[in-house]
Amino acid sequence: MISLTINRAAMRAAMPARQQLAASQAVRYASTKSLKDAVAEVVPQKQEQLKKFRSEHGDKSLGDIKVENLIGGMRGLKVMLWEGSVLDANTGITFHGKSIPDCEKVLPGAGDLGLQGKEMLPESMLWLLLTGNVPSKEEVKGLSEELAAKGKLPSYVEKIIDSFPKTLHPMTQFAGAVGALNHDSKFAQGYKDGIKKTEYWKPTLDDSIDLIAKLPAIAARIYYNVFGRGDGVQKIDPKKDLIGNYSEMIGYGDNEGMTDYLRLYIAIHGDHEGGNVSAHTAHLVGSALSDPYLSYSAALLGLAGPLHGLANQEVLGWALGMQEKVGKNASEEDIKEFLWSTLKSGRVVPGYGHAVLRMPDPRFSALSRFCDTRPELKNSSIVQLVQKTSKVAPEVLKEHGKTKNPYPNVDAASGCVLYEYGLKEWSYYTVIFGISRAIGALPQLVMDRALGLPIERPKSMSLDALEAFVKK
Ligand code: FAM
Repeated sequence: MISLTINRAAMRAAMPARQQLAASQAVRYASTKSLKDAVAEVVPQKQEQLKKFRSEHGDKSLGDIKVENLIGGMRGLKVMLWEGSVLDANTGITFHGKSIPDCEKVLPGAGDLGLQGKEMLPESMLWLLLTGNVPSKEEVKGLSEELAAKGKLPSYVEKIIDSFPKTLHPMTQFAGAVGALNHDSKFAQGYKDGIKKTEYWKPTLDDSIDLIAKLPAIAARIYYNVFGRGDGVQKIDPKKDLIGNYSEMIGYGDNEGMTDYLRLYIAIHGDHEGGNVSAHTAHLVGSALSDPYLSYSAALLGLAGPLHGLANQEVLGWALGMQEKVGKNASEEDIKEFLWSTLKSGRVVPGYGHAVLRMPDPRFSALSRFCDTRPELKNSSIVQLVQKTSKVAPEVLKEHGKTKNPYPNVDAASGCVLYEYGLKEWSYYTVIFGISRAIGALPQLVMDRALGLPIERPKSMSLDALEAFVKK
């Protein structure tokens, strides 16, 4: 930082006036803070905010707990602190108050960093989620460089991944490799060495950045081993962004559309407040002071469930099944019939419904917008079928009368685009979701440590104990 300032001052002295003006503006607007410095600025403010809030409002009620809440998966209970995002049932997700369209406007994207493509970068979203602030493009560039420098896997992890049977689900492989990285955890070492509780967040942040940097290489290695695609070599170009490198490693480096789609997908899947299974798992496991690798490994195993992240693999299989049955130019009537056959067979329609949302998922809308702007996707029969289904399904689901939210969720659209770009191995799709969820779950883990949140330990009750309690 210091040498940069001196160099700029020296350069300015030797510049003509117009150039000096441009340079002074660049200096004024360009911040080159590291992410760690930016988090260090936020932590004391958050600690103070929590302290004040707790002392002023610690005894306020946030609502009643009904027996129905206990039996019904704790829906709607306000029982977690989660800083990165808030999900409103009727307006959707906001990240530190910013909707997806807001983020698309203000977060530095590929073009801002001189890369091919237009979409916002997951690095920008990570910065926003961790600090609550929009980063400058220089800050994002610095973060991309840091991630590239830390992206290579230790050879023992490569060996672990290579030893997995090809028939083991990619998500199980992913969680296994992520858990194994705890071998080198700075948090686990620091804890062993007796660092102070107030310092916990620092090695938690180091581990989190290290893990986010390595996720693409793990995911690419799994892709190569299981499906023989990509080249299996960890070619990480320090000039590329996190997803530019990932795309290269899985064999799509020359495909601008796919690379840009992956950026958007990974940026908007990052955080969806704290109560969803993967985010909540990372927080719960982390509350036992398990390090970020262990906590996120557990989160990935939750993401691998068909009602959560695995839904994107399910949607594609289901949509292709529909296409086989109804043909490429299916009418609305054909689609309705197929939807009814799914429902009548007692299955859920994958990609529809949500535990919190009561509207079409804004993430679905963002992915649909992407499809509309890419000529290569506009004519895709599977993309068209998925989009047509999103218009017909809500009416069918309303008539069916069970789901509280008959609208598409993010998974309704995500897989068909990957498929159209040639990534046809659906059992891999949730791995891409898994790269993304880390940029939401790990920042909260840093905040959990910064705020000194305790081990999570809700009260459970047996049915007999509940019956006795309500009769009292
Ligand atoms: N198709 C058919 N029935 C559905 C349905 C769907 N898409 N979504 C919900 N229902 C049923 C649900 O099974 C339940 O039936 P029972 O009373 O017989 O158990 C009833 O409607 C009420 O459920 P709900 O309160 O509306 O939803 P939940 O909060 O219990 O569950 C989901 C939410 C997401 C698990 C559920 O909507 C679902 O299974 N959707 C399909 C799978 C899916 O797309 N998951 C991905 C969710 C995504 F956002 C993510 O996490 N990645």
